[in-house]
Amino acid sequence: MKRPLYSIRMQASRNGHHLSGAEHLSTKAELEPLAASLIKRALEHMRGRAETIQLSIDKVDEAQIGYGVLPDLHTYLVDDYHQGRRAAAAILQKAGVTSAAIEGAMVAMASGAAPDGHNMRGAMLIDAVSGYRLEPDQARGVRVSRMDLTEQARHELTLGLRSLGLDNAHVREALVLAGKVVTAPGVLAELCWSDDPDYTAGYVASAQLGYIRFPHLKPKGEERGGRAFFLAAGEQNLSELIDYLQCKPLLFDHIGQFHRSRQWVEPS
Ligand code: PML
Ligand code: MG
Repeated sequence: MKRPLYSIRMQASRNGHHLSGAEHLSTKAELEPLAASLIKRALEHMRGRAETIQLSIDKVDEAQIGYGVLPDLHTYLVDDYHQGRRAAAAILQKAGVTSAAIEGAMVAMASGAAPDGHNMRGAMLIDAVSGYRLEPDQARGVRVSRMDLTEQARHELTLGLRSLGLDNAHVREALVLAGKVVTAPGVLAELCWSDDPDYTAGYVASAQLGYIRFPHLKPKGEERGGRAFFLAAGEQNLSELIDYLQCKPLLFDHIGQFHRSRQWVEPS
């Protein structure tokens, strides 16, 4: 990718509540069309037209750019969101998260994790053992930014996802975001389900297990969703972690493996 690179971030709200967000690393030539597409996205969001759109553009310090490999992608087919949440919980436990922490995160996401019962703008930070919430601002949460794909990796990702019938912006963007989260210091795993009412899918990600998606983690029509990052107990240097998630520029120059969907089998 040509240098310099710019971080471009969009955050949109409506009626004072979070509506949409997106982040990219862009060349100078792509900056203008990308800004236009992010504004269009905020104005044409399925949950309504944005009333406030914040667009931030910052030149990236080239010496700071790290490179990475996207997580392997797996899909477990589940009958409904009840089974999906049981499956997600089983995988989070495998990654070292206690059932109390999983239950707390799921209850918060299902009921609106911000103090006013709406979605947060960013993610919750949750102690993977006690389940305590650790993010400094429970309305804002932590927004992961300054990550993207190289042109070659984007091309390969599109081909790989297309072969599975999964080439949509939700999967592409979530895979890149999760790819950064699982490399963050002290993060054991991530849980996410979408806040878009028509999109019921979600995933669990961890460095060891990869990106494991479930087509149903919430009922259709539900607007409440979000993200929880589970932190290893005793390894919580919060300011270092938040600085990494928000500020460290990370370019994925390699993709992971793409696995065909399998039916989730409940452990007996
Ligand atoms: C979102 O776009 O709101 C989050 C999407 C999470 C699931 C993406 C996928 O289908 O893998
Ligand atoms: Mg969304």
